Amino acid sequence: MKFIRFKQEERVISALITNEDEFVELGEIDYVTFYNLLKKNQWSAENYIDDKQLKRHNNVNIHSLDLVVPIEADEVWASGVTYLQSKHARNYEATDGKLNSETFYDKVYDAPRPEIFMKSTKRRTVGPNDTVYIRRDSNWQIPEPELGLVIGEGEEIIGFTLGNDMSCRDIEGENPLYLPQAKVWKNSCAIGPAILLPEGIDDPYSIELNCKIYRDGKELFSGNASVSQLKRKLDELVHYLVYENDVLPGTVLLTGTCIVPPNNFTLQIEDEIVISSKHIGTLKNKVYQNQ
Ligand code: DO4
Ligand code: MG
Repeated sequence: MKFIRFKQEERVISALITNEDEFVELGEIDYVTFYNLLKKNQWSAENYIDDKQLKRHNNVNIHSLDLVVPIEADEVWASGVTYLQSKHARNYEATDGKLNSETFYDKVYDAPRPEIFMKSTKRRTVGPNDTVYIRRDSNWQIPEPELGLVIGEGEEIIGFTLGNDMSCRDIEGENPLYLPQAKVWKNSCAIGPAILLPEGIDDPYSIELNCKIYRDGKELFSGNASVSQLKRKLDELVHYLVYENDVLPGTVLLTGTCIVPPNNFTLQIEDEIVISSKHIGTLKNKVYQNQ
């Protein structure tokens, strides 16, 4: 069962996708309130639909809905160097490919404390079919397809989504102190298209992600990853994020990338980024620049 939000005339409506071609409208409720309602009443999403006798819209093309971000997270945080593939990519960009000593990326990969950084705020975060931006002062930019966790009270993981941690490899590679500029700018983060409820998956490590990049309608890149390749546990990442912090329910934590395009690849205006997972759906965004 997945939670979505879509535009209908001037309103944004929340809904549950119950199967391929069926959804149930929930009104204007936000995800955290909806999740807490289920939890308080010990309902599954199906119990909720039955109890409230909600109308099932069936034989619908779900892709025709005008989807928006499934959650308006005040903050999106991200973890980094949580997959071997990411460690190798950072080492390459930080050493011009001439790696000859242990780097801080090697150290953080093995250290008890993970890398966690502030990735985005509500204003900077876009949803499905919106545009993500590339920066004018970078020549080496990539999408980072990542599993996103929706955090509830305390350390509870209350849902799963997809995220794109747009990144500038040259800016980060030049100096690690430039990380905020390599990671945070207008429209540099996309999340969506849906939130998978925890009841919808027994083992989140079985989630698989694919990312494709299209230019002029042609597929330029395709890569796959499985959350089972994650070096750390999801709970461990959440624990470090909330520790001594003030994290609002509904905060999203991206869990790091395991899909990195080839080193000679950089995004261009009008590229299309398609991140998908069988469990969560497809997050599509076109690439533009701030005008
Ligand atoms: O160290 C920089 C960020 C790494 C990152 O964003 C990732 O591994 O996904
Ligand atoms: Mg990342």
